[in-house]
Amino acid sequence: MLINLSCGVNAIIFASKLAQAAESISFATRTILEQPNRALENGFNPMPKIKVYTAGHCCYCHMAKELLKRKGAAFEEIDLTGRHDLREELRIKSGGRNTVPQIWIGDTHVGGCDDLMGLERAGKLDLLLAN
Ligand SMILES: N[C@@H](CCC(=O)N[C@@H](CS)C(=O)NCC(=O)O)C(=O)O
Repeated sequence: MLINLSCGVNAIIFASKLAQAAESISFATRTILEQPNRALENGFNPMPKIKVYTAGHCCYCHMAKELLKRKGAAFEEIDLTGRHDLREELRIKSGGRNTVPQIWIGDTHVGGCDDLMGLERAGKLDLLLAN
């Protein structure tokens, strides 16, 4: 009885992992089918280009990058350590923000780590990554 119960639980866990994997594969396939130009432009990466401005020893940068990695989103990281020229450029580009990270998904300026996490909590990040 105990063995049967444990087998049943394992089967449920396995089925749920299988469903998750199927969902992420179908998401990628759908995006490639719906946006063939984007897929070609990005070297078959169906997501928009993502830029993350960071600096060394920045825990917010680390958290933001981890979330993007969990989403399977490739991004370009621009490390501003010691780059006062780029910092100033970023400040202007971001409308006066002077903290890192600053994140762009495609043409959309998401903002910092809090903003990225806010999008995720609101269920809007996947949509932005797919556009
Ligand atoms: N609320 C911001 C906080 C970001 C933040 O405070 N970043 C620190 C580094 S961890 C920063 O840029 N401090 C100013 C500086 O390094 O010049 C976010 O979520 O991105």
